[in-house]
Amino acid sequence: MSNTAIPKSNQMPVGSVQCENTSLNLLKANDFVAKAIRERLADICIINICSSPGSGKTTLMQETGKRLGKQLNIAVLVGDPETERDAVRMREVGINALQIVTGGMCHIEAQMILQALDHINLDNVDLLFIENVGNLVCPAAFDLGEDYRVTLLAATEGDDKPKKYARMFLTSELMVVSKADLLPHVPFSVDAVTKDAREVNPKLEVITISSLNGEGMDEWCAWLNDKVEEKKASKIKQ
Ligand SMILES: Nc1nc2c(ncn2[C@@H]2O[C@H](COP(=O)(O)OP(=O)(O)O)[C@@H](O)[C@H]2O)c(=O)[nH]1
Ligand SMILES: [Mg+2]
Repeated sequence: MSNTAIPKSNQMPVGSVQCENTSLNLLKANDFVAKAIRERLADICIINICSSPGSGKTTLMQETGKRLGKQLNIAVLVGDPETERDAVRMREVGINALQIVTGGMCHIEAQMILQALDHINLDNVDLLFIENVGNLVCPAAFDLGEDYRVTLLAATEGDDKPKKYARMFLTSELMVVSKADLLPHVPFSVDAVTKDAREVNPKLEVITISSLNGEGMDEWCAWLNDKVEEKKASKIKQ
């Protein structure tokens, strides 16, 4: 779970000097709002989906909705700098989706989620996805009250990204290597990217997926089901 002792806004890649950074401290306000979201949505498993633009987040949400929509009550909050297009795409496959238009901002902040909660019905929702703005940098610092952070890295993006954008992978619980159907056509090593990512974050889980041909979708859906069950079990224990 993401409730680690160090808030995500302050986690640094391995080898970084752990110093007080004044701009990072401004993120403490965001952490307070994230805590309020966690308390308010204590029954719902919340997953923050991050990646560069175009890595396949919306397509994966669509395919997930098609596969799990009958078993789980799924909702999506999706952030983009402009347009409602992604929310429309998800509604087209029957997913309860609300667009957060950030007005040019390069990430979603916790206060945007809190405001959006007044405009979406989350009664009986088991699983809430937050599709973050496409960006491997800024979203890493903003806790949105999620239980898990999942970062997609498409086979077309190059396997050198986990070390370059270390904080994104450090603060994620799962890395999804997406567009696996393209692996035979591009110079991308799943082994190399996994090794690099685990040097940044030894606990990082990895699943290789293609939304196009279905590879890895069973493993992804099983991972999600486990997390929803764990969330429900943790609530019963309290
Ligand atoms: N080959 C391939 N293309 C994909 C896959 N998933 C998504 N795409 C394509 O990648 C582009 C961007 O996908 P989208 O889901 O909008 O990415 P997002 O910006 O991360 O939400 C679209 O043209 C998709 O059709 C995949 O698994 N394989
Ligand atoms: Mg999208």
